[in-house]
Amino acid sequence: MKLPYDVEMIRADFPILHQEHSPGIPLVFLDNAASSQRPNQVIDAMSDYYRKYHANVHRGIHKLSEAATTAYENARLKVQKFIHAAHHEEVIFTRGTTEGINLVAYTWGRANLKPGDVVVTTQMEHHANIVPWQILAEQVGFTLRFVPLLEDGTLDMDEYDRLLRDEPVKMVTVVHCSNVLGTVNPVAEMARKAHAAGALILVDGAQSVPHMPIDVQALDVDFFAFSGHKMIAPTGIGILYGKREHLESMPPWLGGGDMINTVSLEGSTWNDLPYKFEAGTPSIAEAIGLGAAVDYLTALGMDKIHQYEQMITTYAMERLAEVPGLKIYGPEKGRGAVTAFSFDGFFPHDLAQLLDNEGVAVRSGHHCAQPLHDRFCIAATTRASYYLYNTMQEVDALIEALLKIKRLFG
Ligand code: 7TS
Repeated sequence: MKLPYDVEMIRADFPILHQEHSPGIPLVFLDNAASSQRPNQVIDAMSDYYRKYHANVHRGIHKLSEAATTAYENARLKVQKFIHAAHHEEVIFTRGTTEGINLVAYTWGRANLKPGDVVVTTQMEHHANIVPWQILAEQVGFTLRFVPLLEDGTLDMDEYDRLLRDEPVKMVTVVHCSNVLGTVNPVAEMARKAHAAGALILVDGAQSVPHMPIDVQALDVDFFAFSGHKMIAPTGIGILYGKREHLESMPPWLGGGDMINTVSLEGSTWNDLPYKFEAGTPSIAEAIGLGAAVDYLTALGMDKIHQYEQMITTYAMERLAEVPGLKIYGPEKGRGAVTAFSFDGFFPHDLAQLLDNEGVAVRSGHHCAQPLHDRFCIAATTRASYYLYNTMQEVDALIEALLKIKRLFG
């Protein structure tokens, strides 16, 4: 099998991967959908900033502040290019996907939604794309509708079409790639249909941006949120992309320093984009780290990363199918790099514990997607999720561990 890149060269950049779980047992990290690991290039970029040019941004005219501001704004330009946004003002630094979605709900939502309106989301969302809308619906009185899932873990697109046709939909908010099923939703088609019905669309890109090339203009989405920590960047940093026309007309969310133009005791005026939505001292080191992560991913090539992950996920699906009593959820083909499963005779938490004893890190639980698990009448699953540095041998280690656990405890 010819691989798109030399994975051992990639692994050499990630110091955390070169440790043993316990004496004689290598660490196999398959919990990347929860958070990925960092290469030296990202760690060094942050450490350089702290060692050589830490100062606040957009404030001082002294040398260190200017250097910090330049690095912070360069990170924004790198992200703009990475997701192919038309303007750098459309790239807002947030703390992550959760904050990006909340920002849209509390600013665009509060200003534009009224009783009788409908917001459409789906049954496969992460709680981060359900709960903010539920809180707002309670306050405003609009109705939240959910596109149901078919048995194979894809969206019921007939029902999506019906909702757009029959109901006064103002916003569609949908996950790009499911963190449990791996389903990749047809967001370009969904955006086209939403716009034709007079609605906007927000896409939760937490599980897509790290794994595939993204072009927000080609997708023609209005908002797009993602997190740094799932794409080899630091925690505490993420991006909300929004079309300039929407961001300009939206009221600010958090008030404070940097987001204002003028302040008097009588009232305040707002700063230009993107600063209108970046109140207070931002996560400077984390933004610089995100810029370094974007450099790393770009140099390797998102198309190659996607191709590699497709190979490893296909291999994992084939090998998991060999394990008796194991059931994988989600579509067979065209999925992201996650495999959530149940295993006859084992509670997911027990299984994750037993796998950890073998050095294999996976996640168990509802993965912040309880309605999705309700849909399939299960409380929890065990999930192995893969990233650019995982190897076919690590998939083999997962399978061997599963077979051993079944032999010993099944
Ligand atoms: N949306 C999706 C699809 C996610 O997978 C996650 C995190 C979020 C939103 C929230 O991202 P955050 O960075 O703001 O926390 N998903 C998971 C997971 O699957 N396991 O742990 C976190």
